Formats: sequence, C-alpha cells, structure tokens
Amino acid sequence: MLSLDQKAKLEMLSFHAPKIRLLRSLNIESETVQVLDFAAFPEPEFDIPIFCANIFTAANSSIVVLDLNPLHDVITQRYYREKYYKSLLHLGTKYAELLPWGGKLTSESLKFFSPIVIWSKFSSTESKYDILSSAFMDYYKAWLELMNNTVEETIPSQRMINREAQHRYLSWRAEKDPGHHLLRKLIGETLAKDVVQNFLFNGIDELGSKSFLDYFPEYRCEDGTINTKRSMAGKSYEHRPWDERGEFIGDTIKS
Ligand code: BLA
Repeated sequence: MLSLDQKAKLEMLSFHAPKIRLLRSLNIESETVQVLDFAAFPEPEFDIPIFCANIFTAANSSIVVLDLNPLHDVITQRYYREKYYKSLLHLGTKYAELLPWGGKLTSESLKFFSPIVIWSKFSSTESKYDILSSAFMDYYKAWLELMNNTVEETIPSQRMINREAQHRYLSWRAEKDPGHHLLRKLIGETLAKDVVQNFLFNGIDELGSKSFLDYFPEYRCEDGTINTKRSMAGKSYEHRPWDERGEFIGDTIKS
C-alpha cells in the first residue's frame, strides 16, 4: 500500500500456523521514518505470552518496545511470572544495559509489559541497530522455544480466561496504540481504522464481545464515549521498574 502522498510504502504480511493464531508484520518506509510493527499471537488455548516488537525510527532517533508481552498479570501472579520469565531474566539483564530504559511512559502500558521488556529510545546509529537486531533474534527465538514446548490447556474455564486476556490486550492496542496517529496521517482515517481492526489486531471481533470500556472503564466520558487521551493515569516509571530477579520495584501500579 502507498500513503496518500505516495511518499511512504506500507507492507503487510500475515501467517497462521498450528498453535499460532496470527503472526503479522507491518513495515513502513518513507524518506523520514521507518517502522516495524511485528507481533505473534498464540491460539487462545495457550497462555503463552504475545511476541511484540515495535520499532519506530525517525531521522535521528528510535523508539523501541521489544517484549514477550504477558497474557496475565506478572506483578501479582508469581506463578505465571515464574513459569515463563524466570528462565529468560538473563535476556532482560543483558539488554537493559545495551538498550537502556526509555524513561517515563504511559502508565497503563506497563501492565502489558514483562520483567524482560526492552523499552528504549536512542539516537540512531549502526551499532545500536546491530544490538537491536540481535535482541530481536534472541527474543524471537525465546518465544519460539516457549511455543515449541507448550501444551494445550484442556480445562475449559482456563481456556476462557486465556481467551479473554488476549481479547483485552487486543482491545487496548486497537484503541490506544501510539502508532495510530501516524497511520491515520499516512493512509487516512478509514483505511487506518481498517488496518488496525482487521489486520494489526485481528481477532478483536472474534475472541470476545466485551468492549474497550468494559475492560478499561476509567476511560469512559460522561456521554458514554471513550476518552481520546492515551493515558488517564499519566506518564510514570522514569526508571526500569523491575529488578534483576524479575520483581516489580515500581510505585504501586496505577490503574
Ligand atoms: C511511542 N510506542 C511509543 C511509546 C510506547 C510505545 C510505550 C512511548 C509513548 C507512550 O508512553 O505511550 C509502544 N505501547 C507501546 C506498545 C504497547 C504499548 C508496543 O502499550 C503494547 C502493549 N509505533 C508503532 C507504530 C508506529 C509507532 C506502528 O508501533 C507508527 C506507525 C509510532 N510510537 C510511535 C511514535 C511514538 C511512539 C511516533 C512517539 C510519539 C508518541 O508518544 O505518541
């Protein structure tokens, strides 16, 4: 797809595979920006984290989120945290130094991130790109390994919980992802909405029937519409709120 001004090229690819409900990537190339939005969503029978790589690069700076986004709360649910992240903490530690914490961010986003999240902002240099590329490979391999070793959840109530957690995640990103603004600018309101709903966060109409406001009622305006602010709680977490053992050390999380 070309942007409205024909100056940017958008490439989209998606796959479906056993255990993987949706693996998709959006790549944007223009003279001024480069974007990779890559995600892999397991079938809802699994409680495996969601692979998430978002890289936005403008002329001289880059914004990166690379993570195995947890399906369930890793701050309060120790069992889930240890199940998937205990063996991967070394990755978090390795890259926390090479790609340092990017400073304050939308508080609500933190609940979707894991103890090994790479959230970073840096000036674009070849050596940073090399590190980023190796981080991408390490994290993706780790995710594939989890995928290989996972067994299907058989208890129906647990499958429902996984399904709803994935639907909640899709609802958050389809409504509040920071990329939407640029996407609207590039391809216009209607197409951008279609790409977000049907491609990037496909599944939002199938995995559940709850609305964004059912999951995130704090965004409800008096007239019943969704508050257009990205964050109700504001930005926080100036420093990495996880220690090397994967314990949450940030202030009490805001809702
Ligand atoms: C900025 N992208 C950001 C920020 C985060 C993310 C945390 C910092 C600003 C903030 O705190 O909100 C990414 N946030 C995420 C991710 C999750 C989340 C991955 O909650 C998952 C749960 N980014 C893209 C795409 C584009 C893009 C596709 O992924 C463009 C098409 C752009 N991201 C983009 C831009 C900024 C940004 C321009 C900086 C400007 C801004 O903050 O609005």
